[in-house]
Amino acid sequence: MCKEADWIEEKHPDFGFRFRVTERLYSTKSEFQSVEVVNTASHGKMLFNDGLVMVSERDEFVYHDMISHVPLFVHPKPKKVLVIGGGDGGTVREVLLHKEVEECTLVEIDGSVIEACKKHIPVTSKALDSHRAKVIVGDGVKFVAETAEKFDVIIVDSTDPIGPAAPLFGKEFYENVKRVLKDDGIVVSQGESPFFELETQRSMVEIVASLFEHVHIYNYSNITYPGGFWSFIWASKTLCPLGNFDEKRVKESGLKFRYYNEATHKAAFALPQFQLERLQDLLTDFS
Ligand code: AG3
Repeated sequence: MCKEADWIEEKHPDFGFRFRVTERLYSTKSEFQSVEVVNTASHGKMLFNDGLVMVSERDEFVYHDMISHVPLFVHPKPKKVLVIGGGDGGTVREVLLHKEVEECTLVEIDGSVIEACKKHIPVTSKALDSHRAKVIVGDGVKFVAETAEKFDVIIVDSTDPIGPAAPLFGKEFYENVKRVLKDDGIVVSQGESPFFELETQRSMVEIVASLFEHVHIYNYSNITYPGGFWSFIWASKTLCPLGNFDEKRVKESGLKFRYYNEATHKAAFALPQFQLERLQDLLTDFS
């Protein structure tokens, strides 16, 4: 008799996305959420928070490239970067590839996410051991409300707007993000799915449009988040993601990526019509 296969599924009310598990590596219920790491037949090791896919070894490079390099190649001198969430370390890894970055502070609310990834997903978490990474286990909402530091780039690498991440989608949080961002700073945030969460996108864009002069949304494709097509929100007081993108900096950096390049940077801002129609009135013209 062959053993029945073990599957893990990201479940939504009317659909799901499942992966065949070859090994269950870590499972805990923290103060905030359930945290699981499994090995899968198709996607390598995967991290799930509250049953939602956060990271897969197979495609994490796409998300981490696009959340990091788009703002870091536009900001003229990103020295101090703040990452909120992202305890897996993938965003910090990409941020630290930029030599100008002197310090990358990570504020992750759930220490067990860091622990799970340090034990089982070194491909993302090893960056957290860098001397340029400052890891804080704490609430990002509280951090931006209280810190006296100022940052060049802030990256909100959150889960979905449920559970511990919900306040990261609110106005008060962005008022504080604006306060701790330098004048030529950029904030980029995990922006959910245009297919399934267009109203969440509209509410996020509405909030940032009430606070920042330059507001944009950009997309990329992955193979693990529901629908595969996913967005990031861009906000800045002074910087346009295309107008201020000096693309020769990418070659000059000597860095090579698996998803990001000059063309994917620019193309990401070309929105499909259904998304444009719902958000256009709130978005800034490219300048
Ligand atoms: N951040 C999670 C993005 C949202 C995923 N949503 C979902 N699977 N329903 C991932 C953190 C990577 N550093």
